[in-house]
Amino acid sequence: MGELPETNPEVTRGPRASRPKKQRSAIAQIGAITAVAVAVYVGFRVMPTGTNLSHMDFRVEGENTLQMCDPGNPQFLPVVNVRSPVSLALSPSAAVPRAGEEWTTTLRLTTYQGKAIGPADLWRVHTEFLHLMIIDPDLLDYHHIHPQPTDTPGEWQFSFTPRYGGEYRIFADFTPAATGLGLYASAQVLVEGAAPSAEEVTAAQVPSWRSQIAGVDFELKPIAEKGATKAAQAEATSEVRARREVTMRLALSRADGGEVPLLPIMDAFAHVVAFDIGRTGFAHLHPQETDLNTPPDPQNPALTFRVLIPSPGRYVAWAQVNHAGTERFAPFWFEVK
Ligand SMILES: [Cu+2]
Repeated sequence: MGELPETNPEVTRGPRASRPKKQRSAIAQIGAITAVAVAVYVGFRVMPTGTNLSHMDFRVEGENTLQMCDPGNPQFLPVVNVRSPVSLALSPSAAVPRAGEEWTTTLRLTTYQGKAIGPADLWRVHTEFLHLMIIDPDLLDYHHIHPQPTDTPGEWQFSFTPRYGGEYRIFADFTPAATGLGLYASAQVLVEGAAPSAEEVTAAQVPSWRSQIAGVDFELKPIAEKGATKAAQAEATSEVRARREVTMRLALSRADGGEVPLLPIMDAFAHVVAFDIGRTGFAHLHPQETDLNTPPDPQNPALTFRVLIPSPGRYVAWAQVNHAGTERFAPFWFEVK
């Protein structure tokens, strides 16, 4: 065991002699690590997100604009009646969509100055860069789609299968990295094919806090705040009022008493998207139960949402869940007083 001191000069010189040299090399190492860290930091500062767009690209002049979404105060967004600082255009060369057939197309997302908006310009929100909420004229056929970027900057591809003929409206929901604020745009596409019958529309649009999908009972209804008086409770649970924040509870159950295990979908245990009957906009809500490590009780899964709807009228809220690996959509029609 005598070879170690001979082959290791540091050890033969003894700890006292080697300390200054070790300290010097440690300082040099710290210096090198710091230099690399600074270079990486500066590098990321120069290129903060990879986006070439600035917040000025998402500014729009005038009063009637829509830019900000405050997640703490979820509101209905009147997308169609306001000017968006971005343009959403469907590819004019795509085949005409037909009811019952899968339609694949591209859309072009640009700033109002025509600059392409690609994945590098957007934040991933709820696991995706770009969310499309697609709805038919009678609000019976809702789709939540995530277009994927193509090799052409600003061009995104997506597919969906419309159920009916008619003018479908496409709402886009995304967050530019330059502003970090949710932004919205909309487009329309005419689908060839038969519209639902008048009877079908009337039957579907009847207000109800219940919906049964694939043997699972879905219930979405307003609930009273904790500690509310009896009168306030009765009022809160009987109707949704415009310009007043309401708490809605989504509960799932099975008639046979079986479990309804919910899995996360897009970083939430449920998504609720509400549209007004005129399709002027939407509200995209997420549960207040945000901890993905704590799934709802499978025996009695329930989630709460808060929403403030500015105008009275008829609305439909589509709840989207991942029931044991299968995506389910449940509609609820309701009247806002
Ligand atoms: Cu969502």
